[in-house]
Amino acid sequence: MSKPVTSIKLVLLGEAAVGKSSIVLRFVSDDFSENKEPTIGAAFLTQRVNINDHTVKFEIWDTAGQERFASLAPMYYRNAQAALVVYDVTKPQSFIKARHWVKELHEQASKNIIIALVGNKVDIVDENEEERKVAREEAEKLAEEEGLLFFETSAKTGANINEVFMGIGEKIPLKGPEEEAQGSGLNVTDDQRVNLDSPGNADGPAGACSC
Ligand SMILES: Nc1nc2c(ncn2[C@@H]2O[C@H](COP(=O)(O)OP(=O)(O)OP(=O)(O)O)[C@@H](O)[C@H]2O)c(=O)[nH]1
Ligand SMILES: [Mg+2]
Repeated sequence: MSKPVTSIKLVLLGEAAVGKSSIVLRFVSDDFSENKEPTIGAAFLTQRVNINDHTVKFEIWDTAGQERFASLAPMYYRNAQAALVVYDVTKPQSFIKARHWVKELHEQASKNIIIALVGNKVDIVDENEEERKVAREEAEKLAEEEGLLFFETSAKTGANINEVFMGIGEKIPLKGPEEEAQGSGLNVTDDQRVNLDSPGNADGPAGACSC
């Protein structure tokens, strides 16, 4: 018998160039690019992982951090069950932005959304501690106050990347076999997912669909 599949809609938010797309690339393809192009609008990717006896299918919306795309974000987080709020441990401004995202998610996103605060580019700090501009303790404090998961990661080395997604997967209630048999409409096949990199599709972000 095949394992039950639980789909998790997950959105990445954070200032431009903090490494959102790089985190997704590491998680989905175990790859890294030194010269990643800025995301335009958003990108959609999926990845399946096994957690205990379940298959979890992450449906990932990787949003663009550039300010000109800021108004699109609610379309992507409105429907999400999980969010990664990413900052760059060498850029204090990106942590301020992360605080804003956490506040906005708590005010506007689904009440049960699971949020992970992710301090990326920790490889730079491992090379030279003077590059650290956001103290781990400060981020831990925010995570504790706001009820967030917290990780420091490097998309470059892969450090802690899988742990972020496994941490999210372990917090989401997984479906039992009965629910799976009934189907929820959430589980579509990968074939139906081709070229869904814009919000104009039926299973995309809420508000993007006229159906
Ligand atoms: N040293 C280091 N560089 C990283 C890491 N993650 C990403 N980068 C680099 O940071 C730059 C920006 O990475 P992206 O993944 O495009 O950042 P983004 O958050 O998706 O940016 P936008 O799409 O514009 O919002 C790229 O040059 C990456 O190679 C990391 O963990 N360590
Ligand atoms: Mg990007």
